[in-house]
This record gives sequence, C-alpha cells and structure tokens, in this order.
Amino acid sequence: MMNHPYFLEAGCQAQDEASARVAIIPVPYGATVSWMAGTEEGPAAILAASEALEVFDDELLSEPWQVGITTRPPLDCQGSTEEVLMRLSQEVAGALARRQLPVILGGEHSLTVAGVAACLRHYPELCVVQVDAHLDLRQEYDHDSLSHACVMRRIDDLAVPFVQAGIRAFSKEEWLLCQSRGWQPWTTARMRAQESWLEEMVTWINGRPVYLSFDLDGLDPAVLPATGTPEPDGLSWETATRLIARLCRTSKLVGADFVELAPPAGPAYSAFTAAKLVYRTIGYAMSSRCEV
Ligand SMILES: [Mn+2]
Repeated sequence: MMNHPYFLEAGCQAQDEASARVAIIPVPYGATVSWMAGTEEGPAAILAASEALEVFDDELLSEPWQVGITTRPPLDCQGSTEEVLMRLSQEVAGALARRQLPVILGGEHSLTVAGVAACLRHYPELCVVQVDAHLDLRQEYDHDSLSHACVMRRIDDLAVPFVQAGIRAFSKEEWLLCQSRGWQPWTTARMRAQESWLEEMVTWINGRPVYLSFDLDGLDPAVLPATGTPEPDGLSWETATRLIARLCRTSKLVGADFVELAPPAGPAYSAFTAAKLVYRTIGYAMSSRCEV
C-alpha cells in the first residue's frame, strides 16, 4: 500500500504527461528535521492515502482530477541538500514549461526554496503565502543555513515578498527580525483578534501570482497530528481551506508545496487529511483558472 505511485486512483491519472494541468512531485527528503523524524516518508503516505479519497469533491461538487493530474516519480533525494534542491528546481521548471501547476509533496520544509526559485523565474512578481506554526526565519539552525527552520530566511534572500499565517512558535531573534523589517506575521492570536485578517492578506497580495507553502503543522494537531513539531492552537480545516479558496479566487496559484508530514509521529489519518487538502487545493486552483 505504501508504494502506491499515483495521487488518487490509477484511473484518475492524465492520459498523457503533456496534457496534464497539474504535476504532483513527491520529494521524500528529510535530512534536517529537528524533533520527531520521518518526513521522508511523507510523500508515500500521502499518495497511499489519496487512493482512498472521494474523487468527487464534497465542497466544490466537481471532480477536480478531470483537469488532468500527472504524478511524477519520486525525486531522487540522494546527495547534499544543495543537490536535492537543484534537482527539484529543475523538476518544477519542467512542470512550469509544460504549463502545469507544480504541487510538491514533502518531505521537509527546506525544499520550498527550490519550488519558489523555479516559479520566480517564470513569475517575477511572485509572492509567497506560508502557512506554518513556525516563522522559519532563523539565519541558521544546527549550523545549517538550508535547514527547514531557515527556509523563509532563504526566501527573503531571493527577495520574494511573503506573508505568514498560523504562526505560534518562534524565537526572540526571529520576532526581533520581523519588527526590524516591518513584517507582521499572522500569528493565531492576531488572526483571532482581527477578523479582517484574510481581507488584509488578500489586499497585501494585490493580485500577484502566489506560491503557497503549506507546512502541515500550521493545522491544529487535532486535525493533523503527525508532524515533527506539533503545536497547539493551530488552524482548523475550515480556516485553512477558506484561506486557500480565497487565494485561488483573487490570485493565480502558480505553485504549491505541502511539507512536514511525519507519518511515524502520529495516526494514519494525518496522511489522509494531507491528501484531502492537496486535492481540495487543486480543485480551488483549477476551478478559478477555468473562470478566468
Ligand atoms: Mn513548521
């Protein structure tokens, strides 16, 4: 069961690679995880769970797979982080060249930098929406500047503007950096206090193309417990999907990743929840592309 090579059932794959509108890119990479390990098992678990999804989406009342979804072979994750990131950015560039929406299944969060770098070359106006419990703004972590705990700092190095939501765990240094740069992350406390948070986020995005980086620990651990660093007071399913739906209606979603599922760290339904979130996101992205 764990070797299911497709997103959804085999019969829901695009007939041929070229006609697909969505490319699922499994990246079983998990070298720099800080607490509970196992993110390298994330993509296989999501693919296996996806086989059990209803292909008729209960909110969209449509079958998003019909736009054409192709599942790429798992990325070769041998070698250094730099080598893996290079390979991934080529893979994402390939999907963009085929006019497909690249959807990366992690794996740990450090891989986001490759997805963003590849999308940036196609979309110079790109901005990043990060859903996460953590700011991931450390300059380095365990002497590693490519650690998952530093990924948004590396995005800042690329000069790509970003906005963060679901945040509820960070260091003093990261907070001081936000203050000095004028960044106002949407902590869960701020999201609760300011009902207009989603409006404000959309105003900030201002119609620019969006790369969504969804660290699954952004969700509440009651919704998705199997992550390396679960934090209480996370986003509900309803809040997370409302956010993504709104992004897709007001901007073009040009790339996405779903990272940090650690199957050994929690119950199997976590992978199913992740798979459903991926499928729902594809549904939102594709239905709003059809409307335009
Ligand atoms: Mn995180």
